[in-house]
Amino acid sequence: MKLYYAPNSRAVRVAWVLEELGLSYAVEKFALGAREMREGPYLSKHPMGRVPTLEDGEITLFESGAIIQYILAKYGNERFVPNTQSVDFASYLQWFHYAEGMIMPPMNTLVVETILLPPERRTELNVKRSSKLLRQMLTAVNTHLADKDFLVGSEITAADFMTGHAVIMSNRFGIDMSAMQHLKGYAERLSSRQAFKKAEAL
Ligand SMILES: N[C@@H](CCC(=O)N[C@@H](CS)C(=O)NCC(=O)O)C(=O)O
Repeated sequence: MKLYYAPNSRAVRVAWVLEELGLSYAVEKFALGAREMREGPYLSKHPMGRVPTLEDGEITLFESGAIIQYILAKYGNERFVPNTQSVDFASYLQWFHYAEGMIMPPMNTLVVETILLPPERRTELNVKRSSKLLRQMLTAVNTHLADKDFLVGSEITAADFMTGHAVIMSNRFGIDMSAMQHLKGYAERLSSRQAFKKAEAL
């Protein structure tokens, strides 16, 4: 397998699951937003020139959630996914998709308005709105984590690889978690895992 990766990106989620499973894989590393991502041959792998993309034999796949589901279905030996007949399965699906569905949209706006746009094109109202929305999305996760270490059941699942990563990135992009103690502990718990550290250090 080959993972197209950039540091501090959603590609870390995919590297994280590969590391947790102890699978071997090759890495092609980009600097986030580099021209070689947006122009040239990489566009035939990802039409928007983004990361992550995974190649596995004949298969080329983009979208971090789809890639993680693919890896776990094919190579996971039932790890990190609750059994479809268990009571946890529906909750697993919900929290797996919460990352891209609820956390990343306001985070994308926040990153565009505070980092990517030149200062003269930034809009303070957009910063305020996206920060408020992002905090609302994270508060729901904080409340959910009041009596548990991981999002679903008592063990880490791929829902944590997705939504946990989005939580960690929110913190790094400036969301103060001092009033969200469960979330703070959760982010620390996840980011202290060896597999996560390796995935971030590629
Ligand atoms: N929904 C996609 C989002 C992919 C995405 O936007 N990746 C970002 C990094 S986190 C990217 O490659 N950005 C580079 C760019 O916009 O040029 C996924 O989950 O894979």
